[in-house]
Amino acid sequence: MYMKNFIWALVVVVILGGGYLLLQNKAAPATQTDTTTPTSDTTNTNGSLGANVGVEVGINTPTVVTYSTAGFSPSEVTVKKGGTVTWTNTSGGDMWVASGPHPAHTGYSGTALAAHCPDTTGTALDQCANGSTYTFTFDKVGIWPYHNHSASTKFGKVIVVEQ
Ligand SMILES: [Cu+2]
Repeated sequence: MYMKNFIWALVVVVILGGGYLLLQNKAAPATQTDTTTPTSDTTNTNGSLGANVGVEVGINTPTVVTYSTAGFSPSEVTVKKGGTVTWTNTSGGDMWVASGPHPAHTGYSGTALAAHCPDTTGTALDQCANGSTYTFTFDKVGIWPYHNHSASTKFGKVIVVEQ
């Protein structure tokens, strides 16, 4: 009986480990083009665990972009509609995240910097000032280039896909 339990435990570990590795392999291209929900874990005998694992490596997870002296990293992220991206400034310099194109920032909202700042409704993809951190929720599907308004050679891209 003990041996049987041990073997079952081993099987569970192998299944979970294998699923983890599969999802790891899928995670890398997910930021580029893979907008589908991972399905490899749906055959997991533990249905609820499998579903949770899928969410964790999916594009619903909170997305963090770090701004350093080298620029934004990762420079391109994919989120689902309604998803949130947080930028964190570790550069020691100024960070002002803003929708392209510089200097008008009309790309995401259709309004210029002078019209939408301060962005009190959180709808313009414009930090509207320098700051150490900025969080924005994307409600529009599309490809949204952005830049650091205080160092406009530094830029990145957020891709928003349907839920
Ligand atoms: Cu700008």
